[in-house]
Amino acid sequence: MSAVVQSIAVNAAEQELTDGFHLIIDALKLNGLNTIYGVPGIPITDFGRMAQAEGIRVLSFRHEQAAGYAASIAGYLTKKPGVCLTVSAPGFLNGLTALAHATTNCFPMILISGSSEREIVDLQQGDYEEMDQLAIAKPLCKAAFRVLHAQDIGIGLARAIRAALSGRPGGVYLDLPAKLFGQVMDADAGQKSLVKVIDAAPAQIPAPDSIRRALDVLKSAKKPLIILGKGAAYAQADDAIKALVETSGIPFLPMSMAKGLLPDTHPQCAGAARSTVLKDSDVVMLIGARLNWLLSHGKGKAWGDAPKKFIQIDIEPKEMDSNVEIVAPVVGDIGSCVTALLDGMSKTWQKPSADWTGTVSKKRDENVSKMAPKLMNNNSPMDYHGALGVLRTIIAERPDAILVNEGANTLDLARGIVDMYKPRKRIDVGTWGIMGIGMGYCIAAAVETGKPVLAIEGDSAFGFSGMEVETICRYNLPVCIVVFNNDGIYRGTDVNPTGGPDVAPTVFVKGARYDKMMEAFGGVGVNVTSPDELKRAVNAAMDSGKPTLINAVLDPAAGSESGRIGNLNPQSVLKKK
Ligand code: ADP
Ligand code: TPW
Ligand code: MG
Repeated sequence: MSAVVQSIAVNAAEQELTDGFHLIIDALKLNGLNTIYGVPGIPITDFGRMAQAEGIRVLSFRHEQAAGYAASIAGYLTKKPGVCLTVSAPGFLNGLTALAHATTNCFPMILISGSSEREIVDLQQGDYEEMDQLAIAKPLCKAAFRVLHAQDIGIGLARAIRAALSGRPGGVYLDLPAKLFGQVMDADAGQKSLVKVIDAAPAQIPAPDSIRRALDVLKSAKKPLIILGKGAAYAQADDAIKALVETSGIPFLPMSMAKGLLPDTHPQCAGAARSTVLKDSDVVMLIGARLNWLLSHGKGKAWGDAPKKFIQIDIEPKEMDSNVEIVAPVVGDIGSCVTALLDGMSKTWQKPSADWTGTVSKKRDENVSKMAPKLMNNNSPMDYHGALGVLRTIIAERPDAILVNEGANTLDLARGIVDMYKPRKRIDVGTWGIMGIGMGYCIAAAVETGKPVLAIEGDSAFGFSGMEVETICRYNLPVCIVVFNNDGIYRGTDVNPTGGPDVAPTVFVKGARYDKMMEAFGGVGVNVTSPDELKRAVNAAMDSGKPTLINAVLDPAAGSESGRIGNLNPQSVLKKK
């Protein structure tokens, strides 16, 4: 022990001192933030050790981006901010993508990063990992704070928690310069400086007028539709939402991560009649879903020619009229808004006509029957439908499992094919369609919920976070990863038209064995070439709970460019003659 530390230790015994390290840990614990996702290094290595010693679960990753994605989805799943801890400059930047992702997706998260010394950074004198992190984080998150004095740690964390959780949730940056950790202060004063945040996401009761207006519009509808988004899933108002949907009798369309809020097999679910309901509906009530690109901005071909009226329930007032006119904005938290709507529906509420609901269910049943035979094929090598048919049955048999999904074809087809039965069981690429969330999401889902996790991963998508299979093995998490290996991005069949030495930019090593990556760290690796083999391997993995990676060999020609969103690809007019 160095002389300085010794003298502090002696002092601590006499005067009861605390320091920045302990105050941050105490502040986190006081607010129920008991898990940290991160990567150690200067200046936070000891902090991680001490946090672990004080009972916080500290999960150490191989890359900060994966740790950040884990924290972001922990926030979504628990309604508490997920905490990611990074080192200065490069570690911070690696975590920042995830912080921006959390903000974009409305997930509460706090990125806590150590940083270099202010005096040196501000004079740009070239400190170790020098960077003005606060300034860089600011435009990419909901709020950003720096704590310079130990006595401000309690307030700093309280501000971060409130900013992450209140109103529209999002990412918050908390900058902790290296010097802060070692700052010493009186233990008693330190304890008193901590803040337990009370009611961080207060109910936001909608104005009664807005509820009446929404109900009037809804009553006027001949062909109403409810769209549920991931905000509705996040809100954890599951019973109220179910009651509203069922009492109203209105068909509902779940956005990707809202699947399972009500089962996809519910008689009112219009998931398999998506284009029909978007085109033909006359009144659309959005609950926790934005009219962004995922809903074609509420206009254009996808929405047909029939005039539409939109009702929107959202906690963020500025969301209203963002893309098209919202005739009935309902601003408030989803639980309060949905309950108020339910209360306002009289006993004489008229459900939509059988004409409309019948059209929707007929279309849905037709589409489901059209798909059914494709899902039963046992082709080898597999196509997407054969492989997903099997995984669909497995999720039906294991509805508590959490499904993680990323890729292009692997994403779009799994979203359409794999039915979900319970809320917040499907987590995926989200608002940005981001690749790389996979392993971080698997880890956080297993850690936060204790449930088994099944990841359906494109081979490209998996590669973005693939090294985290070591993390999964290290913590022995019940995660089964299925890599849909079609030798590339969208397809493995592209060729370099010049015949030059490099292969096309979209293809990978042919016949790669991702299963060996899992074996390298003591997990189970399986190579499968048919749906039957896939079924056996996944069931074995889910039964055993052992970390497993299944390399599912897919026909390299089976996919299409950009999955279902090829239309967003800019095309050169010069390309095709
Ligand atoms: P999706 O991608 O599923 O369509 P979005 O992420 O676009 O969903 O939209 C989610 C919306 O939900 C955001 O506009 C956000 O403000 C809103 N939201 C999140 N939590 C709540 C809540 N508790 N109450 C009301 N609205 C919420
Ligand atoms: C952070 C662009 C979208 S989808 C995809 C990429 C690279 C991979 C598709 O191939 P995969 O799936 O996963 O093998 P499949 O079944 O079609 O073969 N970088 C980021 N995000 C995105 N979205 C991209 C690149 C992209
Ligand atoms: Mg692929």
